[in-house]
Amino acid sequence: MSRAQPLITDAPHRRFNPLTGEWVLVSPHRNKRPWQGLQETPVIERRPRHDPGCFLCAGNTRSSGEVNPDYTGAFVFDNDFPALLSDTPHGASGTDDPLFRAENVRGTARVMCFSERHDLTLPELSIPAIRGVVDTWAEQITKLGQTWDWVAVFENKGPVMGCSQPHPHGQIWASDFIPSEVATEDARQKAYHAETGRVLLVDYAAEEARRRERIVVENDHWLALVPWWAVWPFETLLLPRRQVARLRDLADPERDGLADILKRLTTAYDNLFQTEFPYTMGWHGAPLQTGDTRHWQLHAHFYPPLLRSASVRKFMVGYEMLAEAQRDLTAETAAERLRTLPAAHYKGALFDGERK
Ligand code: H2U
Ligand code: ZN
Repeated sequence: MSRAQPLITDAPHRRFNPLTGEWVLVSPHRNKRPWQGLQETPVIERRPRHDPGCFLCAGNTRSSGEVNPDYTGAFVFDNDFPALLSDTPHGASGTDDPLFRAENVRGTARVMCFSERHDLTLPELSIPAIRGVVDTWAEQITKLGQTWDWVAVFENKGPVMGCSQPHPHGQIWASDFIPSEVATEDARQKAYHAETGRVLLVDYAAEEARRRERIVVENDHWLALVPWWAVWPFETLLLPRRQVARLRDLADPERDGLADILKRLTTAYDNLFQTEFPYTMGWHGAPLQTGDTRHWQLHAHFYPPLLRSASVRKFMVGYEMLAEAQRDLTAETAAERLRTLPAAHYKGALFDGERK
């Protein structure tokens, strides 16, 4: 097949992800097959502003017996069940056998409540409150980055994504190693920079800003788009317009812009199926103990599982587990659906302003 031919995007094709080096099979023609799934009416879950039974609410006792302070805004505490420990002995489980490699690792884990409000998820917070979340993310990366090589800042949202607490929160895991996903992105951005002298995701964002068909929301400082190589149906990539190596390097107006675009993007997600849209999101920036950040562009990935409704999700099974990722809905169609939704959050009308 000649690669010079224009791509027929309604025929089966593969797309390449330059950040990971992986391909995704796209089968747009399958969208025409009949669908006899559920048509659901939105379920509105009303949570109280403060829940006495919540481990994360202000003033409550956590499962460890620790008592949360009467916080307002973002609040960070050490995870009572951390996946990484800061005092693991080094070298204890080392083995020379290349088929049985292992290494001891150290790290720490924290939980970050986004707000004292038990009932408000990210899109429902005010822009100043979201700005507080952005500043806390940046502050945590700065503090933990003094000790650790990598700080993972992420949110698992919704029970379908394994989120164990209804109180809006994210997690922070710091480690003395660079995890695999980040190491791959680091290597691929480095190779692109060595080859072209330019930054992969800065070039990519400029081209997407010109083409426009995959943009979901944008402002002066940020672009949110369904990437060309998206795997999840409504996956998005959030990118600054200028080169920024790390979240902590964002200037004041860029942080305000980030709060604005986070609210708009997550509102679009919620409005799509009139549900608190589940996802895993997280930040990728330059690793922290390195001086050479020239090849890096900060970005956030949003990986939502939903496909057709609040309860019909995509499964990564069969061909995906055994061959490669596959999707039916094109990135362009997904972007258009998200882009054309009303700007106001669907709950605003349903609650008729009573939730202030
Ligand atoms: P997830 O919802 O993404 O599972 O994150 C919640 C985290 O909160 C989880 O890692 C921690 C869990 O260990 N947690 C505490 O540290 N203390 C508690 O009292 C409840 C949950
Ligand atoms: Zn709570």
